[in-house]
Amino acid sequence: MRTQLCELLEIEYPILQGGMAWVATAELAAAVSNAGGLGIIGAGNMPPELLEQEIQRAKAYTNRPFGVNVYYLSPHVDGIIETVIRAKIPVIVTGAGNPGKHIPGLRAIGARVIPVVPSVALAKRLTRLGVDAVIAEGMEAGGHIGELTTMALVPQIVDAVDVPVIAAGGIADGRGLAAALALGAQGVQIGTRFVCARECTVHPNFKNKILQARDRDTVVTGASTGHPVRILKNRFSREFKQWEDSGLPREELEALGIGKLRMAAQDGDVINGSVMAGQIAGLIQKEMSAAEIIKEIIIGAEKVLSDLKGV
Ligand code: TUI
Repeated sequence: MRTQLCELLEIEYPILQGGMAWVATAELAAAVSNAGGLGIIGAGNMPPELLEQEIQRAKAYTNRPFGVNVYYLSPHVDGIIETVIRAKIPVIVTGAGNPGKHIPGLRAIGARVIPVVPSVALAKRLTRLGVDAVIAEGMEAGGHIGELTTMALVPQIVDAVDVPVIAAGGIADGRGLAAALALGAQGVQIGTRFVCARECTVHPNFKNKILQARDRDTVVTGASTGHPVRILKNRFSREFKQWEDSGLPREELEALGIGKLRMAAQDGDVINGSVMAGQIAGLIQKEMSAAEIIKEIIIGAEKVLSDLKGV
């Protein structure tokens, strides 16, 4: 199951792990890279010094390449970019904004720059600025999302750009990987399933909330603020919806969201915190090691693709 993306990123399997803030720590990233995928540390809102420590810890756990996800709504973006350049991180995934101004500096050290793009227009604009691949992430994904579904977004971006496309949003098993390849993607980025990896250091309550989720258990909050975020339904999601419906100003709504992901992911308060997860959460049944997850996905996709040959 090798695609050109594997050569570009020097990985065995075309599977990237989502760089989830507060969730994708050195342990998870190293485990995914050791298993032949691309592990990614989620920088989120970390100050640069903390990311530096996380990178050093990951380097202690793996000799394989791993990436860093840079969150463009963070107040520390410029310092984070300086840190990944100094550490010579080979793959930089960007999310929640336009990384245009940092592309030349990252490419100068030979890093592969891979933005998450929610639209064809942004994919085209960033491709012209020299990105190496794009991640087409549909609104089935957890966390901060765009408007289009993976099914509609991926083939439109595949037709619009001449760099490899990675599909994300709603993918958690071999069927999802095979479907992404059928849409023209060269690989997948998987978040929610890796939250439930044994090596993931997120609070056990957060994992269990995903393992117990059913198909209709996610909801999108924050659309009225311009930053829609998909989370699992709980007391926080219900309260946030009420605050939104009551017409609370955007700044107040945003203030009420601050610290809630950390509350769930680190402190384990999955009642009052924000449990970000994708719509595929209902498919995920048990905690497994990163290596078991990747093996199951690859074997599953190979079976789908070989069964289809008979159609
Ligand atoms: O970034 C994500 N997902 C995330 S980030 C995150 S951290 C967070 N913490 C607390 C509250 C809210 C978020 C949780 N989940 N996915 C990648 C992604 N990027 N999805 C959508 C986009 C995106 C949106 C607009 C990328 C570019 C963009 O460009 C706008 C522009 O500037 O043109």
